[in-house]
Amino acid sequence: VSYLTKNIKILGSAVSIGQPKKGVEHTPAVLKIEKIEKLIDPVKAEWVDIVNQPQYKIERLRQSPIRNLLENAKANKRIHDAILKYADPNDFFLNIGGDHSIGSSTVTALNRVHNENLAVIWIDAHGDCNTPLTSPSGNYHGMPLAHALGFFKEPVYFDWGQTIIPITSVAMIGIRDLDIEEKIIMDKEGVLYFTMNQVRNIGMDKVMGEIMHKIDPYGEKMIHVSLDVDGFDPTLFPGTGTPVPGGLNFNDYKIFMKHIRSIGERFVSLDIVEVNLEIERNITLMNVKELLKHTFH
Ligand code: NNH
Ligand code: MN
Ligand code: MN
Ligand code: MN
Repeated sequence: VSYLTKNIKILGSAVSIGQPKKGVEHTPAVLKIEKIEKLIDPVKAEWVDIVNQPQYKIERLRQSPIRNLLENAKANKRIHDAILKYADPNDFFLNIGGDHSIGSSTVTALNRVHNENLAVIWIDAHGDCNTPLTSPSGNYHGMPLAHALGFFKEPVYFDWGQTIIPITSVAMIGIRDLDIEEKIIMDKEGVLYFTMNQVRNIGMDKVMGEIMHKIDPYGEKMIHVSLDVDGFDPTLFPGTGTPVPGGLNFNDYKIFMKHIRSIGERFVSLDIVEVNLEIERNITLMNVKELLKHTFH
């Protein structure tokens, strides 16, 4: 059975607080006006809600190890609660960001929805594995995976901080910009990641073969994809806050989706994050639609 037979619930997260650039919080509203639900599936796809972030003033001087710590915690709690409210294990759940700071709550909430049986594929140029102590920027969007994996040692837990995703259930693709200490953590903890060089050397087909074998050896996990559009090449998604040259293309994504399609109804959810249409609109919006077509058709 295919995931395409399911109802598709779309949640927007109007969040830009995980990083300093404005604009990314408007993406859910724009994609709603663009009626992406019709493009995904004219009958089975619908928006359930758009979660707004709390009032904030971006901390120019870092006052806590995470910039705007309390506001980030609040935004993430809202998203976590909204997913628990709207997500049904029989539906497909699509999260539209927002910056990637929402990723810690989407994966932990969806892990709950699916009885702690979720495996995660994180597509990104970056590692998103900084802790508050290693982060060079203090921007929480560089930390959500570390948080969800339980790497934070300091007491800056959000409300869902009790649940973590086991490291054996996570793999990353597209990596090409790791911070020095972040890479040390990832290697020490044993995060499974494939850099862009590895994708080019062995090909996406082999990368995905290895990933599925490692994160879902018995073919029984529910699969969530957290897709930071900066994992793609910036020529395809110029509208993103931290572009890094040399990323994935749509041919890679087609091969990726071939593997995802083969797991059928166990593909349960997707985040699309870091789309900033105020940085660039035409190409980026066109390719968001292209991405949705490759994913849902
Ligand atoms: N690693 C950097 C940081 O922690 C950049 C993170 N930026 C991202 N992550 N877009 O996906 O600040
Ligand atoms: Mn604006
Ligand atoms: Mn990211
Ligand atoms: Mn990124």
